[in-house]
Amino acid sequence: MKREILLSHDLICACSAPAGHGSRQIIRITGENALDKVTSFLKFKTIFPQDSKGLVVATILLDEFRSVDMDCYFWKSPGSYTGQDVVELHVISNSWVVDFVFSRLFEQGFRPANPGEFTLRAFLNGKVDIAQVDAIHQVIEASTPDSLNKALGKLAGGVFDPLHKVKDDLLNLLADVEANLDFSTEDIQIISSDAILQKVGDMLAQIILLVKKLQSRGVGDAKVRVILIGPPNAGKSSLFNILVKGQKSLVSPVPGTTRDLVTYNINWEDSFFELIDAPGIEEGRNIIEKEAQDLANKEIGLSDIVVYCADKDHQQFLGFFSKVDEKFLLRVATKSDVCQGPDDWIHTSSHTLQGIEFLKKNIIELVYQKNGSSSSSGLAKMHGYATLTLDNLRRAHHCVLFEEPLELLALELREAVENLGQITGHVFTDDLLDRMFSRFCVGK
Ligand SMILES: Nc1nc2c(ncn2[C@@H]2O[C@H](COP(=O)(O)OP(=O)(O)OP(=O)(O)O)[C@@H](O)[C@H]2O)c(=O)[nH]1
Ligand SMILES: [Mg+2]
Repeated sequence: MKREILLSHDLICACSAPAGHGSRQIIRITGENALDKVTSFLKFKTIFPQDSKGLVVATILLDEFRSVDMDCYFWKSPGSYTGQDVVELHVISNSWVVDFVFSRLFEQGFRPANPGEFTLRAFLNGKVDIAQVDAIHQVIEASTPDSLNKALGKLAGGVFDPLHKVKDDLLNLLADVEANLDFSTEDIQIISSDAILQKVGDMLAQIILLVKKLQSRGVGDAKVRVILIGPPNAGKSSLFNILVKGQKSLVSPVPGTTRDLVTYNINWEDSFFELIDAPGIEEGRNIIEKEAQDLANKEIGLSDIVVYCADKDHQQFLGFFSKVDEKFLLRVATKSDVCQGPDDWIHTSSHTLQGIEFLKKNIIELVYQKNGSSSSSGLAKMHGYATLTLDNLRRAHHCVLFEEPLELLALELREAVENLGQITGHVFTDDLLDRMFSRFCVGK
């Protein structure tokens, strides 16, 4: 059964120490204005400091004659673990007293917290990132001094800091590359190609590690494959280039220009997919063309969404797709600036850009359908952005190695900063979080 986690600011409470015969129980509380709610049923024996955090001694009346003292630690929003008011009531570990405190809390609108819900709130309020959440779990679970030390080290930045460091390094490198660009006419070099190569290589290694780490946690490459296919010269590569916003695939008036598959990872509206430009379909005339055809056929079988492009004889190769699910087949009549296509097809022109946005919308809708939701899950998103960052860094590496224009390098680095920023500073909210946080105990 799916456990429900409320992502709102409602009031939650839980025992933070295991129940038993210890001398003290800790009741942990958080939520919007949680402190006000708690103070409404406690009497304070010491003065409430005006600080954002502190300790006061409080008393709760059990009945007309009896009362119990407790220590009340508080952290006001936003300077707390969860980002909301947090209060810890340290009370004698007597089940009747503890139940009594809970009953007063429930009267005030508190509800019992789900496992990991405190940490979930910390995460959602930007207090910890996914890497830290994992480290917190390991700290809680650590059973030996060694594993505890390791987990604490990780929490202190073993995983999270390197990513921030990569982002910092990226920004510094970008600044140097842009300075090189600014001074290029004066022949002044702020950073050498060797140094750039070294730095990009180091960053690549870090991001590869992150991707591997995610994969080892079962966050696979769930991206949807979208293939552009159709007769030769139909304008597939031109369309591909428009969709990936760049000249990535070779375009020419000669049929049979594309011989290999050209792929590009894309993120549109938080949906990740791989766009593939394939060679044109025709009977193989020589061995190389035959191989290209075989490759394309294999790729069609492996693809989730087929975008069939034709500029004339529109129905000619449609029978080719006996194995394609009609639901995931988009028919595109290309070159609409000069060609007439069937009315019920999507009409596009890579020259006038007519129909491009409409095609994108249709692709996104099918990607959503394939994924079964309107956006990727939190960890899949992290994986998606890590993959995009990796692509940027690989292309940056290629730019330096093959002495491509500095502007191209700067472009890739800029995109890498943006994509990485989605991991280090982004809030992920979906039900995969639920799975992740349910590994925690209640009260953590
Ligand atoms: N008028 C017009 N010409 C286009 C359009 N799209 C592509 N072309 C031209 O059509 C020719 C073939 O374009 P490509 O994008 O290489 O076609 P392709 O389907 O990838 O071709 P192959 O890789 O050989 O199968 C080129 O000369 C393009 O300039 C368009 O929307 N309008
Ligand atoms: Mg092509």
